[in-house]
Amino acid sequence: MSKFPSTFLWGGATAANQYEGGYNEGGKALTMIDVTTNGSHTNPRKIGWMIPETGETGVTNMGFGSIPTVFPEGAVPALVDGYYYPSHKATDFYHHYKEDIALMAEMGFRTFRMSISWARIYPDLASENPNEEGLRFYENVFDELNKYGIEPLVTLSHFEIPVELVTKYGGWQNREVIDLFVKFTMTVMKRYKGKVKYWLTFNEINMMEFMQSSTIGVLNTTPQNLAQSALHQFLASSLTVKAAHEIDENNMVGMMLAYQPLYAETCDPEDQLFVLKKAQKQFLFYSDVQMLGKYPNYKLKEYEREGIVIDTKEGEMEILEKYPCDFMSFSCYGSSVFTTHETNDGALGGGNAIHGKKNPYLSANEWGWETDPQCLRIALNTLYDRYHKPLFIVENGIGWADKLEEDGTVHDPERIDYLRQNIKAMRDAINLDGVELMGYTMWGCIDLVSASTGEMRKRYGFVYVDMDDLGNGTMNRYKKDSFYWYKKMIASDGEDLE
Ligand code: BGP
Repeated sequence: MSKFPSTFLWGGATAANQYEGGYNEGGKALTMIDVTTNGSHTNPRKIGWMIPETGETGVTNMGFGSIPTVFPEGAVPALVDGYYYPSHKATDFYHHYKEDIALMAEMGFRTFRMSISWARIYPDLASENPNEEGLRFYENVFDELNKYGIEPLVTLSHFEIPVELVTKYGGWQNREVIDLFVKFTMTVMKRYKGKVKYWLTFNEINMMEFMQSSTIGVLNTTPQNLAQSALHQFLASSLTVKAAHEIDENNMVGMMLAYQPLYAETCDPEDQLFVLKKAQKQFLFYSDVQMLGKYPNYKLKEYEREGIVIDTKEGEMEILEKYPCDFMSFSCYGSSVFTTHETNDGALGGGNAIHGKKNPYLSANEWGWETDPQCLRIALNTLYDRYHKPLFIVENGIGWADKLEEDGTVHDPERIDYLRQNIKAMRDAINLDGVELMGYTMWGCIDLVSASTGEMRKRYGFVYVDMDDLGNGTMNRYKKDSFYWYKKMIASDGEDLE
């Protein structure tokens, strides 16, 4: 009862936009993250723009939550001089993939989550010819992984919105984008047939509620164009599932949700109802459609009340119904607390998507993200009871300002402790609750750039990368204490958590 199944897929997770670098190498085109500057949790990242007619340039805050990204009239995303753009080098997987994969193999990884940057495969989105150099790069990576028996887990879209998608098509609110995306997914699935079998469509698909520039590429977002963009991503996901099964019957396609258990602060029934409705709106709507194949009634009623009309074509709802995802993956970093009551103590906690009140029972890191030892068990039970399909935790972890010692060691007891608590909760969900869980990939297994802040100092990895917030450093890799801990834990099939 204290072990995980020996087939359990242990590993780590990354994304091209934060890890790969080589932003203008190998024929790749620019993505929205490539024109997004660094920032911090008190100073928002900024997106560069230019007005082609006048040549005027500037930057605007990257929108988050209810604040959309708003460009001046006529402006298009662009690189503006005088700023630092962390994705350009990121932590340079592009040139370090062999070294990094060897480190993953040394830890005993059975899977590695990474994403393919659309702009590297189709620098010209409408072209019929993919970029061979881009295809070859990922092929080399998959061959290297397969050499060590590490199963690739590939996200098809992880905050890598091509700039062209925004300037030429207006982002995912445009129905034409569905076909462009499916062309891309079919290209890579055909090319990597036999090398990759686990695919994820849209990373944290519900992040479109919070961060539109890099998820749907829609600036000046409104509830109406958000709803339309969601429909288009759902359709693209279903059509990807269809294509995946036709291309190779071994393919399995998962959806990916940013999830966090929501706790009502009081036992006031109004508080209970509040968190239930919030979870439906910001999390479960997205997984209900992709796992159950239809729009839930609560959403249709909400659209009706708010005067939102989604434009659907004949046969589209049938596509959603016919091709739900094979499994559900999600990220979970912690939980959030909400109340409908006015309280004097308005202190906010941090967190991945939703920021609730501080939870007095939990401790937090420098960025306010709280460690909740039970969040994975609660999340796994909730999602398994709802969908009865295999689950995959593809992001979990803790950002910490780790320090490289003179002797090349890095001591990260906080991370080990976080992992110990989270892995134990996951083990209980499997062994005590009977949840079907395919695997676990810890976020940012090799240090990479933070998505929300663009910093390097918010590190998640088992491996330290020598680089600072402004891209200075040797890029050398150093094993942290957690590297050895994770290796030992995997070797014991999750039994040894000491
Ligand atoms: C998720 C994203 C990741 C990752 C992670 C940690 O939302 O899918 O890309 O970055 O959060 O967040 P951050 O990097 O902001 O600490």
